[in-house]
Amino acid sequence: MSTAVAMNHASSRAESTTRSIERRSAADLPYERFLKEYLEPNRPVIISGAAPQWNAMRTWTPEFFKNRFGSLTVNVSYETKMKMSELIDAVLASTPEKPGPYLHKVIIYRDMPELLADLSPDNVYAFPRRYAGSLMQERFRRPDGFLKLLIGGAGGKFPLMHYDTDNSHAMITEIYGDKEFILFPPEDTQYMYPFANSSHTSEIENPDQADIVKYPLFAKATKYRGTVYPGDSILIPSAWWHAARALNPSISVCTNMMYRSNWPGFVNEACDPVAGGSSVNRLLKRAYLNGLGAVLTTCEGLQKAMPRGPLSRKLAEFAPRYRQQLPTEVDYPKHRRTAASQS
Ligand SMILES: O=C(O)CCC(=O)C(=O)O
Repeated sequence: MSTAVAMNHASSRAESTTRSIERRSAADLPYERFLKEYLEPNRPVIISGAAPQWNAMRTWTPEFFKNRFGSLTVNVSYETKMKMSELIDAVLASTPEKPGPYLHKVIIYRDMPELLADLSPDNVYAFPRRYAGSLMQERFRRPDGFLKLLIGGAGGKFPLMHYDTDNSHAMITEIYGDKEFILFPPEDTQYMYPFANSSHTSEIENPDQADIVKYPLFAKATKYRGTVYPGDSILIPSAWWHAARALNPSISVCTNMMYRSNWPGFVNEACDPVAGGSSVNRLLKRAYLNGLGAVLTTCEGLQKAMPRGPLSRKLAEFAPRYRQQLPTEVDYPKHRRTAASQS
């Protein structure tokens, strides 16, 4: 490449402002402060030592998945199914120059329920969890926030830069290896070039290599960067754009959360014309969800006022605010292995 061409090439890459994602230690971050300082103001944070109680922290390695689930066929992505043993080999062979597959379609309770015991008791910061409430409409109910398994090797990445559906928060806990996250705040959506038919996903696949000629506004976006190491959890607040890339063989789990602070955005999304339904149905749905939000806020307020005792536990059935208040660990719907099969 000539010098002039090389310079043009370099200047066509976006140079946006970069900040570090804040880091806290679970030892110094009581849950109520987490709610006040991060979840409610919708600010991202990386918390070290958030789930030391998990057996997964001591036992999950690439070899563990290969030895124990090697013959299981899993949905790696929308397009690809693989045997776990092949997946792990490809993950270990992955390099930044030739990235291997990135597993992101395994919902643990549905596809690999054997793993749940290794993730219990829950991450204390993966609450409040309105998704688990018995008053949530069936379509939105996610008893454990749809706990998802993510496995990739060096250079492997979640396929798209996006923000999560339902205006939900995500808590991703790194169990093995290291992974880098790049986030952009909701107010920068105007610079993110969402697909015309999918407002949650950006045309820009890799924020570190965005083409500034094609995507000039992207240079105005503020980038928040952070790396998670084993034992770290990252809060990706609602409507924050994010891209994730493994730096070496990486295993993590992701769950979604819903609270009063992200509820109005959830209602707007659920009642958007894009979600379908007649305008009358959408009006009724909005009225129901707004009313439900008020009821759940009351349930949460009472749990905060009286964190222990039978009333609090009863109210947690509608909107668990604390980990210890889930009636049982998690009330999973009846399931069969649908997306994965043991051969
Ligand atoms: O791969 C990751 O850690 C990101 C996961 C994610 O963004 C998602 O599951 O929606």
